[in-house]
Amino acid sequence: MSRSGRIAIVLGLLACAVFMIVWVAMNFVGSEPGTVSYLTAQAPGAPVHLVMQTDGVVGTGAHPTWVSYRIQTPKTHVFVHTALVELPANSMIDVTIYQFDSGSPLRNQFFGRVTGTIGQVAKLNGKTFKVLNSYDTPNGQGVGHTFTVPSLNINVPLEGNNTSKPTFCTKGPCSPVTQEHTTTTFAFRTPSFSGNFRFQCFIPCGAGHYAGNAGPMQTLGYMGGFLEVRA
Ligand SMILES: [Cu+2]
Repeated sequence: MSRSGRIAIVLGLLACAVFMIVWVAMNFVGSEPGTVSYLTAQAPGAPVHLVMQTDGVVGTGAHPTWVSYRIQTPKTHVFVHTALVELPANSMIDVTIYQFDSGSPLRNQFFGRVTGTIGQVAKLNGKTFKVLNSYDTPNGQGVGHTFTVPSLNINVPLEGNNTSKPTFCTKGPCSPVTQEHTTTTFAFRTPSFSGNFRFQCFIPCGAGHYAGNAGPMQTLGYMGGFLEVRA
């Protein structure tokens, strides 16, 4: 083969390699869930009202049948499929989580205990509690998911719903106006410095996946994400 022929083959292979690297990189970047920002949701220094929901079936995206968190946009009030949220540093965060999934007794009762919130308490449907005994919850449905931020020592259990109710949500986004849910509220203070703080559910709720801990439990944007605190 001529010298120019060999050069052409090498250049061709190089172009293929570059194309594949760019393609993989673009897929990786493109697959990252979006971030909902609460940085300018409230006046500086005012409490931030963060609203989220948990769906047994997320209904959209690459894995529409997976269980997932959704985060509400602060101004347009749309429940976006993501678990990445920007919060201002050194701020009071008033959290509301609408939980639409079913529940069960906890495998680890530790996660029935509220920790790290203001007063070490949360409210379930308006009633203050410190511990949710998953064998004896108000609705009798056990715990569906938890909101847990290990590095901030925050843990809040979220009660489950009765799947036999006609308004049980079978596909997200679920409606807190028309569909069966439990409402859990609590408050916490963000650190005074910037950082990305992982949050996740600690129920092995990835049904059909290895030990319930694979699939949505290990994929960013489903049962776990980040509180992106910005100073
Ligand atoms: Cu979960």
